[in-house]
Amino acid sequence: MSGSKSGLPDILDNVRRVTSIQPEEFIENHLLSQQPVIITDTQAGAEISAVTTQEAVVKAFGDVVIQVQRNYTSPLSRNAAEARRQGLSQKVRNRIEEMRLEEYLAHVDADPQTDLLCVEYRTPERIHDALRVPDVCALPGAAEDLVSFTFVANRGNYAHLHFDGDFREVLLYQVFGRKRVVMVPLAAQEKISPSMNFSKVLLQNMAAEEKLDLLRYLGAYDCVISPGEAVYFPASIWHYVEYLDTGMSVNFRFGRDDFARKVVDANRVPFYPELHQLLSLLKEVPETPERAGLQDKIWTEISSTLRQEHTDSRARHRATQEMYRRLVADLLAPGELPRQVATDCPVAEQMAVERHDAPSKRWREELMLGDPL
Ligand SMILES: O=C(O)CCC(=O)C(=O)O
Ligand SMILES: [Fe+2]
Repeated sequence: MSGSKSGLPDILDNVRRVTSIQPEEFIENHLLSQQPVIITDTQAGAEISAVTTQEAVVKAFGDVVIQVQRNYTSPLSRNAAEARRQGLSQKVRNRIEEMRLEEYLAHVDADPQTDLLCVEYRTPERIHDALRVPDVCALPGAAEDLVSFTFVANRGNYAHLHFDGDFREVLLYQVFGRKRVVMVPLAAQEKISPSMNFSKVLLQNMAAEEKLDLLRYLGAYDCVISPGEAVYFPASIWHYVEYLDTGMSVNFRFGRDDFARKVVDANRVPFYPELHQLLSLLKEVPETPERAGLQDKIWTEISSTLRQEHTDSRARHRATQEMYRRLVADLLAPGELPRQVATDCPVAEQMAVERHDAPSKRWREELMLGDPL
């Protein structure tokens, strides 16, 4: 059975909700233990706290320009199996257009099924000025600035199950409309068949009950956020989002510490699941000399492998992937080496090679990544 009396889908509803939270408690109970939380009052007193409907957004920000593109995971839809076999990495080739926010929302009203959406767009100044950066977003060890992105899409649209390559902690604030947010811990990533930072599991095509069963099996977090609420995504956690209404969100991507920044940015292509698993396991090691020793070992290995010459991007990809697998297995999760995606997932390899070879590095600037080694 799908749908409950409130018109919302049945969900696991297993994310803690708090009105506000002190940074120390947030770090202790959520950040270090990588537990999501919903904070309902991060914008008290800020202009945006009164802008919680489509009408109010059009009035306040209607003439702000946003960039829209087709949902770049559309090739994964039921009707596009052929495109899907050609690979997942549509983002690199997507055509991007500019539109005023009010124009986009009028387009959605005229064509409710549109595939166009605004995703990971640097938050325009006018909107940023209406926001208050929540206290929890300023981490004591941050070695860089916070970044903010804006997302706008129509009811029925979605964000395919993925993780973000920058290893930043994220707080996603819901401006208007409701969103279902699902998160899958990195510990379960072998079960969702990663293809670099995209899962090959199509949650968006599943029936409600089937989806719930899978989420239980994965130990996923599953919640709905409403206007005015913000949800914390631990760095690199896998996430999937459903637009239950047409809506808009703004995220705050915290500055990383020196080590995470150095390691992620060193990669020409930072979307290796095992790289993120490594950093997330490391987060759980207390700040001791043992951790400093681990970090030195990791950096020595990474900087030497990433500096090596390779005959082509495929060889570079394989060597990089192999190195991250070994580091996870040797240093942090002794035991079985994860499956070789290179041999069972040509799509992952294709995605990585395409990223390596893409002449445009604009995506690095958009993600605010520094220069690779
Ligand atoms: O809300 C969305 O559409 C996706 C959010 C997301 O992927 C992110 O904040 O990284
Ligand atoms: Fe994301």
